[in-house]
Amino acid sequence: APRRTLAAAHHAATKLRRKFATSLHEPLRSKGPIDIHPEVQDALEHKKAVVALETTIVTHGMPHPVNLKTARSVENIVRSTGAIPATIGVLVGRVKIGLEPSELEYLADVGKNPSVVKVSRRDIGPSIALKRDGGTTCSATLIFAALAGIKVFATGGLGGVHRGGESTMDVSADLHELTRCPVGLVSAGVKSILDIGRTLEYLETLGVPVVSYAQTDDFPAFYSRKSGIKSPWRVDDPVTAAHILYHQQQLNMSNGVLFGVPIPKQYQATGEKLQESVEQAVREAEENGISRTGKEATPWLLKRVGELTAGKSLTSNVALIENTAHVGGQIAMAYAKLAA
Ligand code: PSU
Ligand code: MN
Repeated sequence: APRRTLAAAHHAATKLRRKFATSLHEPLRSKGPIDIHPEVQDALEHKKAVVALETTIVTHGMPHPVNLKTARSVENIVRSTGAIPATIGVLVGRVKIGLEPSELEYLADVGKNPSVVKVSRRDIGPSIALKRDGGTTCSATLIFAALAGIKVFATGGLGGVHRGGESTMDVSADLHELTRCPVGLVSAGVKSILDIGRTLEYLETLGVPVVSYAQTDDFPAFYSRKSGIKSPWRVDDPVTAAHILYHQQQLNMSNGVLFGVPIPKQYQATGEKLQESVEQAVREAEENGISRTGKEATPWLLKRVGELTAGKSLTSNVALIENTAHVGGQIAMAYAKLAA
């Protein structure tokens, strides 16, 4: 009898897995408004390592031409780890998973295309229906990565609870998305334009694991390796990081994991200096009422910090993204081995 039960359970689990896999790829099969780059498609079919990359950072996070240069370099860094990069964006109302070099150039040239949309979850349907171009935020990138079956996503900074968020209710949609997408998001933490303590509280409420990656217990604060707040968890190598994702997957859990990878040590001193400009930008945003203007708040603050630091913040920004891309590639490679 126990044998029969086991066989029945195994059968039920297999059926469930098939159903899950089918539903996951249904929109792709039924020719929805989504194109997976052949190289990415091939990697996914052969269960090779793939790392998703976002494009709001390209369209709204960095000035031209550094945005394009960084997007390319980040793709190359992912390749150097053995993984395949999948830069995700919206082009003329189609979701692209993996961009051709010319498509990346087009998205990056915001000067020629100033109406390019910052696409969060709420903007996906409308921007597709209206055939717009868009850079996907962490939230939209998580959605498309999960849809395609990509397990790791590398970026610079996640959105979070804005300062004063307890009254403005400006809480990034990125946080909720981590409850719905079984993807490991590798970032350098959240910028101190945000309320880092409340952001971590919120993630705790949502049940999203926050894991500091290597050399520190602190949750990193983007330009700085330290936020003064400890992450609930810490791992020091890609294999253990991949195990977290793998076991959540085995348990059919819907949520992802936030990995916080601190900016490389040589940028720490600069990071501490940049903090003053961050504080000034936040003060100005409050004075100008920017914090009440929805999706504009984050791009405005990023741009202002760039101006105030005469580009120093940009150098750090590039360095920390290149670093998360490297770690993301390593975690994706480790995950591919586990799932093989
Ligand atoms: N933080 C940065 N640079 C960025 C972003 C955040 O340091 O470019 C982008 C990311 O794409 C993130 C989005 O998902 O901003 C969050 O925007 P909002 O706070 O409006 O949710
Ligand atoms: Mn917001």
